Amino acid sequence: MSSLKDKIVLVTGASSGIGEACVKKFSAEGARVIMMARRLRRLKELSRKLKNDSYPVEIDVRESGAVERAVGALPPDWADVDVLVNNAGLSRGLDRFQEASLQDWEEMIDTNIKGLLYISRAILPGMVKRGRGHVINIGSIAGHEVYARGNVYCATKHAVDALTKGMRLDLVDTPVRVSTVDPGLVETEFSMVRFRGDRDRAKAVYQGYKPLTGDDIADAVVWVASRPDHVQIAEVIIFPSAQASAAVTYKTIE
Ligand code: NDP
Ligand code: 8X3
Repeated sequence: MSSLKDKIVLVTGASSGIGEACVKKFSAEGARVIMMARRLRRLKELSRKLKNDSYPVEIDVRESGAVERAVGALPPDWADVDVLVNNAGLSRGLDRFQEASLQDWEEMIDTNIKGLLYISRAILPGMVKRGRGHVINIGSIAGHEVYARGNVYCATKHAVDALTKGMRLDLVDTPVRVSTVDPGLVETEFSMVRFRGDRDRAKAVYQGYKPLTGDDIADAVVWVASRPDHVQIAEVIIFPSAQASAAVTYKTIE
């Protein structure tokens, strides 16, 4: 295991779910964590719970200029990011293609694809210059398979898969590593966001089996980040035990 102590780790989407769990686990390993999300109050609350130094940044990853400015404005002792966890993302709706909302599509494309591009483009030149760094993208099983009504969300996660592979190819002659961690069903705020606060519908997604937690995914992200420098984990796909594919989950109740 390669130590994460005093490494600078930037986690996007740090205010909830998988991102929040990653912040806690990296911090527990001794890393100094930059936390990005729109809900600054949550980031500050999280920051107070950590033993290690952390740096909350209020940012909407869809704003390319704001992302560039925020990365450029990191204080010198926070600027040399060692690990970037591209986690900010969301789904909106679960509708047939011909009925879905253009606004939902744009929000998913702007966040899941463009947001990841903006942050990565801002951070990667520094990693290359310093001769060290690791980008870990949070993809999804939806980046490997398409499920009914998942149309554009699945397309954005297929894009994340393609971008992970593209980054790895373009960085092959540098020491910078690129990995993706691709979960199946994880109980977070994801379904509340997808179903716009419909608690019953969101809860039903995780009933009848034991879903993954943010901690389960954060364990894998920390493991990926702590391999020795010559080891580059390309891809990790994680399901709950009851899940066999994007569309097949064994539930004891429906
Ligand atoms: P949550 O809804 O719990 O967390 C999403 C995070 O993304 C929040 O911190 C949110 O912060 C942030 N975020 C969303 N939009 C923006 C934005 N425009 N700018 C900055 N931050 C943003 O969901 P998860 O933890 O489940 O999702 C994290 C990632 O994991 C996503 O990429 C998702 O696609 C992926 N994933 C999730 C799975 C699941 O089953 N839950 C399975 C596979 C992948 P804020 O609102 O404060 O900005
Ligand atoms: C999230 C997993 O199957 O709900 O990416 O789309 S799924």
